[in-house]
Amino acid sequence: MSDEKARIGLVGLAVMGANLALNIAEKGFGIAVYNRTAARVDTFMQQAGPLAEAITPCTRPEDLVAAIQPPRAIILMVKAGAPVDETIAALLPHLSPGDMLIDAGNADFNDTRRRAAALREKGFAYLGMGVSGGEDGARHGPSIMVGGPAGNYEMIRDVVEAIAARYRGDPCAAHLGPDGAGHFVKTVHNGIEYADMQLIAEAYGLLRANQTAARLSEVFANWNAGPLNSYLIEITAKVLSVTDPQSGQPMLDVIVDAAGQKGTGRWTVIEALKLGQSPSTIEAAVAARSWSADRGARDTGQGLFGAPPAGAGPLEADLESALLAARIIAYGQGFALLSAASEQFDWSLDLARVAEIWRAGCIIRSGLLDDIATAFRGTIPHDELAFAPAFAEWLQRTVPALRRVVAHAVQEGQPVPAMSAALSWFDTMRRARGTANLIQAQRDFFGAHGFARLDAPGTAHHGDWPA
Ligand code: NBP
Repeated sequence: MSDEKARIGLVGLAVMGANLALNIAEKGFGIAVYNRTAARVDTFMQQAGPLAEAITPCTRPEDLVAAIQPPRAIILMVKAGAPVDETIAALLPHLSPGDMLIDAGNADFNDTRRRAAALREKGFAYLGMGVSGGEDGARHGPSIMVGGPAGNYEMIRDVVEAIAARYRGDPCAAHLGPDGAGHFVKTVHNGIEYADMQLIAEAYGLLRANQTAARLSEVFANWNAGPLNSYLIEITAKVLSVTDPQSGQPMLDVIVDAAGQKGTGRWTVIEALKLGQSPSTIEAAVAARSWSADRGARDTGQGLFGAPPAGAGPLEADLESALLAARIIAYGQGFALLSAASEQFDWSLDLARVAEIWRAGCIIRSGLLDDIATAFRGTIPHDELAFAPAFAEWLQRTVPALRRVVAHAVQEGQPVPAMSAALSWFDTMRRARGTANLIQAQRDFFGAHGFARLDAPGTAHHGDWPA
């Protein structure tokens, strides 16, 4: 334990907070820590080993505040929602003007904007800091997305960059904009994560009938050596290789097929809809998790209609290309959402920098992100990732395989909600004249809503509809 005042403080010593605190201590910064339940502080100090030298354990909020050099920076790593407000309320009476609180949990960015405004009025700064990479990332280098006053970020930048993951030496951490910008980007990161995981699960679903788990592990490992190279494909190969010690079955075969979700995927979709966006691959992934959780209904459905018999799966090479096409579209939809939010909230988000800080440390890290960063550093027609020359070329090559895979799945009765959402988005965006002329006519028919004509200016034309 250090006698000097700590450089930074941290509240919340569950999985993420404990690992982040050890990461900070290991990088040579003195840190004071506090947790609502004091027993966790003791356990943490025992785990800290030699790093305990740089850590000041505290069992009361006032002791934590007193242990930090002013102006103070205190990271909150508690459960998102009401616990954050309760932690702020517990710290507030002990803070001095100029101190800053940094919420590093998975907050709803609307809460971050609210908290930032309330604390600003009281003379305190509030930063929303998205942290991705799970337990291992927190301990050894996460990707860090910061929102809040730029001047305050400068005061903690050395700490944040020291603990972040690095991609070829570049820290995967950045100040992205004011108030909720960091938490919004983290939310969309998680939305893309949902889509990518669902796409991978759909590929697994199409292959598993005719392959052993061990063979499937090889397929994913091979894909990981190609353009699909990514953390999620890598861990899928590893997951498939594990045998359950109790049953001797592949581990995957004994896991209940009902997916959990904590809310960030759903928030991505809710915020997208508010912004007039539709990231359909993410929407499909959230829906698929919800459907998966309804096991009783699926049992009844199988009893009523029967599960389709397992047929031959699609070609592995087709599936690899299909996954790549759908992944490009999913990322593109996520970035389009970031762009819309940036405009709405006046954040001036640097999309290339977002892609750069996702290249290492976070769950969606993949080979693709370097190419995405390069694309956003150039000019992209309509800011649509799929239209960037490099990605347009990839899609030209891979969409035919996506089409074959989706057609095969539909024919076989295999659900591929995220892949088919990606394909439908592509087919919509490649067609200059769509079908909404009929929708406009219907709206005018029953509600006199008016429509625009191709051959005349104005938007309030009406049809001479029969009664
Ligand atoms: P949890 O989300 O499980 O939260 C546990 C922590 O919150 C404990 O320190 C607990 O203190 C504290 N806490 C609670 Br619960 N209610 C509190 C209250 N009313 N006042 C003060 N403290 C309270 O921990 P986690 O999994 O480490 O995640 C922390 C944050 O990081 C969350 O926002 C999470 O969404 C985010 N995140 C997690 C991951 C991950 O992989 N787990 C990844 C990225 C981001 P106690 O010990 O007294 O109960």
